[in-house]
Amino acid sequence: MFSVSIVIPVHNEAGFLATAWERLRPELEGLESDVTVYLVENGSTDETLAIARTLEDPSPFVLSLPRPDYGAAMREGFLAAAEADWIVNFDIDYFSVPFIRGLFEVDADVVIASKRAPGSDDRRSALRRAGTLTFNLLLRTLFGSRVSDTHGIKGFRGHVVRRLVPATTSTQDLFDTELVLRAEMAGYRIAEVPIVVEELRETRSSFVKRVPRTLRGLLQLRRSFSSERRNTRSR
Ligand SMILES: Nc1nc2c(ncn2[C@@H]2O[C@H](COP(=O)(O)OP(=O)(O)OP(=O)(O)O)[C@@H](O)[C@H]2O)c(=O)[nH]1
Ligand SMILES: [Mg+2]
Repeated sequence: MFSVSIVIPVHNEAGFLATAWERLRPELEGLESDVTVYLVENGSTDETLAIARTLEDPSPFVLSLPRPDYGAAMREGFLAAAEADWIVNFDIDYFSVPFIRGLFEVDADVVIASKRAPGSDDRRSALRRAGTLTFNLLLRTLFGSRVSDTHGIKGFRGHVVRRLVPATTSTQDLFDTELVLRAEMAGYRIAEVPIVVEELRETRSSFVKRVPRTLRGLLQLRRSFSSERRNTRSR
């Protein structure tokens, strides 16, 4: 039997967490795997943490960090979950338990539920779909990436997480993109599978704040990768 750890970052989800848990929990019961859920909260100004600690059947591990940062929460969760055979990343409003079942049938080290894969049905707004496409074109141009999506539902074999996550330090939304790019650079086998993309509630992110922050982050990441390559060559 495979062990699977699911990492879900949560921030200011007091109004939604219990409802979402009641949707996710019974679906997990149907999995023939040893499943552990990690809810990683940081910087919430509402009752998210207290509510997370009341959840049960199964009781999730609840981690908490001081400052709001999706990337820092993901990193903490992945490090805590790293001993499992597979580590999967869900959002609290966007998850797929059938994706976990599919993991065991794919011969790969990293499996991405790509919103842009053939057969995917992305039901988000046209603006968000355009954002995903533009972001992916940037990754192809700046990093020579060949994957079609990096942000969303994904699964990594435990050995990939144990090797790559300690060096993955991007904050905010770029953490998972950096992890996928590092997996590509390290030559791991990456498979993409189709997904129906339907969030359980409207987006809460501000596009206007996100775009410049993401662009700055990508340029910084490119510089970091170049300097890592230079350091490796000069050793
Ligand atoms: N720990 C933590 N979790 C966060 C933070 N910001 C967002 N999240 C969580 O990340 C997940 C996605 O957040 P959403 O607010 O739904 O993001 P979105 O507007 O749909 O944008 P996408 O990331 O493109 O899906 C949810 O589970 C949130 O609770 C944060 O600062 N810290
Ligand atoms: Mg969302």
